[in-house]
Amino acid sequence: MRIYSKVAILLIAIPLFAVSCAPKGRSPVSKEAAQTGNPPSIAVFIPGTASGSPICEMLASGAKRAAEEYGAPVQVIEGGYNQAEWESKLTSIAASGSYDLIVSSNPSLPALAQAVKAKFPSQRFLLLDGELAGDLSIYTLRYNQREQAYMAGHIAALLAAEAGNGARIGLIAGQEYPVMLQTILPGYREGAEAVNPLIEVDFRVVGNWYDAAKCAELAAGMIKAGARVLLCVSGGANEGAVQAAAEAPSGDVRIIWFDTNGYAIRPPYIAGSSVLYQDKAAYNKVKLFLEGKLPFGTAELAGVRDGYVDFIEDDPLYIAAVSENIRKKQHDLLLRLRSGSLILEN
Ligand code: RBF
Repeated sequence: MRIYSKVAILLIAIPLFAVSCAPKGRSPVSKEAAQTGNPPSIAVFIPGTASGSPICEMLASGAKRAAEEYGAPVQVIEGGYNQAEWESKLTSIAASGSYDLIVSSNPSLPALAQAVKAKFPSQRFLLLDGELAGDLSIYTLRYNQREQAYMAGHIAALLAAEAGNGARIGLIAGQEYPVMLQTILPGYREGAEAVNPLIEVDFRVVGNWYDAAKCAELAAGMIKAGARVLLCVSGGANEGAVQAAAEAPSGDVRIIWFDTNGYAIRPPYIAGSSVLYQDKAAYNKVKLFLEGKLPFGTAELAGVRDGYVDFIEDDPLYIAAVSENIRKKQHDLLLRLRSGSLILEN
């Protein structure tokens, strides 16, 4: 019964989706067409919505820039926040036969791509922020998020000590997922412990990537429990934590931003930005694909020394928001990571 209804849904969904997603004004580009000189066609599948999740915005902008440079048709398709629908949406995209490559990102995508590939074996995927080696139609690149989180934890502990409560910092995540529990949370803790070995990390989870009210509630609770610095990794929900920090009566609560430069969001409350350059990764890797050089089957890892992970320390808003003493200590850490004298394997 279950299988039956799934098949029925798919049969209805495929033609609808294929029509709405086919690159307008061009006929679908098949492999044969590519061999005749037409550029391949690309679908960017956003796992969520582009606006509100910088990591998704970066995926779309980088992929589009490369495709446009090469005159390749590109279509951005939003998957929405209901993760249960992603596999059927991806299946419809593959079933349309319109796209030589599906570009997407997040750690859940490799498994979904494999499920889609079982039905449409010729579909190829370029997946960022995920990991899978050995499948010849899937390429993945993930970031060294131990480094990214370590830099965030390091400045969080410095700021907390300066605010007079160095004993406790926080991390708010959108969801619990393996990379969060095995890499980001431990990396954050490790960076903080390098400053204060006894520091406690208050870890709380929103449950999705958009509920700012829930995030504000969690942040207020953490502030009440003594945290003076919060790292936000909850996508569009992050704005709730920023609001809670700005409303804290003590005035000394600060937020650390993750993935993009967040200083301008609400000065001076954002006091650190531990970033990854997903736009650059999407651009470079889509370009490689269009040049026929993307190494399908491999899983790459990119970190600080590769230029894909960094901490923004030259923004005037950071310089205005953070004391010289802390900036100097953070700078020393960054030099060690950039030079390779501190190696954090991931
Ligand atoms: N991060 C976001 O910023 N926005 C999202 O909508 C989002 N959705 C995710 C969905 C799943 C299933 C998983 C596993 C992770 C998601 N992330 C999201 C986290 C993202 O992959 C990454 O770990 C963080 O952005 C930190 O770099």
